[in-house]
Amino acid sequence: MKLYSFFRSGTSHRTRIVLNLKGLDYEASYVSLAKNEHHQADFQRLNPQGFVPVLETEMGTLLQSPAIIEWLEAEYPKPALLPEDSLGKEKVRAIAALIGCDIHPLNNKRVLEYLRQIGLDDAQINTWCAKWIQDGFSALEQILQQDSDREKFCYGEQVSIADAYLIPQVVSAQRFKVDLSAYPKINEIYQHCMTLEAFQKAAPEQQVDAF
Ligand SMILES: N[C@@H](CCC(=O)N[C@@H](CS)C(=O)NCC(=O)O)C(=O)O
Repeated sequence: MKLYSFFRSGTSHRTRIVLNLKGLDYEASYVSLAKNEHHQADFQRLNPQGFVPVLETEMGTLLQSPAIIEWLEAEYPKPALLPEDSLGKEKVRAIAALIGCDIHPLNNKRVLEYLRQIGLDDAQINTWCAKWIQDGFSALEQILQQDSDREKFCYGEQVSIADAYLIPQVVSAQRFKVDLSAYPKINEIYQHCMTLEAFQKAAPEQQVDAF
């Protein structure tokens, strides 16, 4: 498998975490968003949306991290990253959607570039990013606090897809100087996940293209 990714991309980061948790080897191909390589024709042919990640597999070219992650779960079921019961699956996917649909897209590169184009300066753009992370994390913190069995991970005692979404979003929050002490449960889960090799190896600073 070949993963097209960028070290700082949260969607690439969550995909790397899942690949590592499943113990899958993959070749990395680096697409620099900083150098706008995602706008080049070769990459656009691979993904007309011009987004990383893209996963090339023997079965074809896979787009969209949520779909890639669900594909990995279906093709490589062990270790399971979704609970067995339908309610558990819903809870894990709800956390993934909260992060993947309601926080991350608002802070994407193209959105920030557009904000700059219409006149916002760096400080205003950072305020924008922090605002959507804080809104999402405030709700997520309450959700995580509601169940006492959410101790080390986002759901139950097992690492799940939800943790693969959460950890890159915490890294992004740190980048935008969001005060994480306001979210003790999120912080606790982050600290715990980062003791695991799969998460350590997936970290942006560990990638060959990191600068
Ligand atoms: N929904 C897509 C979003 C992918 C995405 O937003 N990728 C970002 C990096 S995290 C990207 O390539 N951004 C390029 C841009 O905004 O110009 C997914 O989850 O795969």
